[in-house]
Amino acid sequence: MLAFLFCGLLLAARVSVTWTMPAAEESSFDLENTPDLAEKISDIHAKVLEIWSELGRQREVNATEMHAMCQVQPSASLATDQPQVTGLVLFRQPWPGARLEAFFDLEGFPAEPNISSHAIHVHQFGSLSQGCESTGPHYNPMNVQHPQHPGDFGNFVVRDGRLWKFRSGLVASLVGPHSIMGRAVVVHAGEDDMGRGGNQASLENGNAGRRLACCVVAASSSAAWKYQVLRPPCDPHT
Ligand SMILES: [Cu+2]
Ligand SMILES: [Zn+2]
Repeated sequence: MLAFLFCGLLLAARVSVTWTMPAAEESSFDLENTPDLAEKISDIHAKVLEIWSELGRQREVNATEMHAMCQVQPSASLATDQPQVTGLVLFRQPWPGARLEAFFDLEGFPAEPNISSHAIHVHQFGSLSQGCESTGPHYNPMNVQHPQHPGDFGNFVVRDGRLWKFRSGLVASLVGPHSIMGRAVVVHAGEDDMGRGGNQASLENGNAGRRLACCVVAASSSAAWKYQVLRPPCDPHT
């Protein structure tokens, strides 16, 4: 039923695109110069999301929670004298449409200074072929500015080279049209300016600096999540 619904909407989008396609000789076009087309795509997008969230509400009662895991590794394109950050990011979503919860458990940051702040985001591609560089820009399905992207997790405090944090209320999703499954989590060398940096890069990526480490989000069982929940909080020696 759901598959049919999405197929229908996708078909509608394709038909809509066909009607407004420029002539063959103008085979390349961008959405900024075709506001009608952009608006139609945006409308269809909004409808798909509306239907998805309504279905999520209906399934809320009987839904089983979803889990995902991301095994963070240092970027293959990083110089060997750079910090080698490793660890886990775990996700839990109680039902489709619910806000996401996440555990971030990372180590290998420089121990000096004692406290630093690092940005973590979801980037578009789950490809690590060129290290974290091949994960592309921030995942931005709604074509909005940073920090309104679904995977803009913000800044994380690192103490003595270690990051351990639970976050809830995240807008990213493990299911649906804008699922982050198969996309990349990227850990940065610097702090996210949250779009207040006064330049274009700030509105695209928060000027968070070098990509230290990354991973691809994959579906998982609940075992790792349960283990984290039972651990004593923030003990760097366990
Ligand atoms: Cu990033
Ligand atoms: Zn962003």
